[in-house]
Amino acid sequence: MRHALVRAVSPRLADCELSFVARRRIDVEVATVQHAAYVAALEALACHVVRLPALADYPDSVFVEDTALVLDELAVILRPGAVSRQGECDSIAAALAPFRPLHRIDAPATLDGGDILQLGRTLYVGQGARSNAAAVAQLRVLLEPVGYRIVPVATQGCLHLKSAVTHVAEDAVLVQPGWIDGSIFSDVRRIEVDALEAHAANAVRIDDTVLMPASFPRTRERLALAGIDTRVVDVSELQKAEGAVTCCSLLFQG
Ligand code: CIR
Repeated sequence: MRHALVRAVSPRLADCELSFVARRRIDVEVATVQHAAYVAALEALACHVVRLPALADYPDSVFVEDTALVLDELAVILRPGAVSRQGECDSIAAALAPFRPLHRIDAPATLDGGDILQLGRTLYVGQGARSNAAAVAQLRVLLEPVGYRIVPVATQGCLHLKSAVTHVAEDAVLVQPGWIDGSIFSDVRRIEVDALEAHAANAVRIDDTVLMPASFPRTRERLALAGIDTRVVDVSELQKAEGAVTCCSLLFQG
């Protein structure tokens, strides 16, 4: 069974961290309705949803992806690069403890889950706004003995590696070439986002279906032409908080 760990939207979402997008008014009620539709979409794709209550004092806590890396063998509780988010992790650790042995990333390392892209036994780790080289070193110590390869990837102009590239089919990634060197992914098909849809590279793959924001129809068309089945959710209010679709869940087999 595939689990999807999600957390309700904080009533303080409007106080979120923002790094590469301008602050606009966020309607928390609309965000909550959109989040519910996102969770329903995961359920429709056969995910078993594990729901955590909102953390009122943590505006960004709906973005659970940044707090943990869950692999088949173990989970790593991360240390988000934004200090305001580091307190989100303890309750995620408690929620994951029944499912996996837990390890932790420690200071001085910082690592957001949005910076980790898994392709099989390779973990690409973004090095940019939030995640540093010490995190790469700690991941290597934890995960190379379990058989994972850790590959650092420089990002520029975006919050996370998965703002710039996600896995959309067994043999394909969706890439924003302005923010990473896409040639790193030379073993798979590279589908580029439409030039008018800068933020479209963040999509969630669940088996043979890709869930993506409704706001990127041109990139969706590119995926369709590549033979990839998509579904859309409207996450416009979460996008104003610099979130997208991968960040709102932790997906793992149970
Ligand atoms: C932040 O800056 O941390 C949040 N406002 C957005 C985090 C989005 N996370 C993600 O895409 N993995």
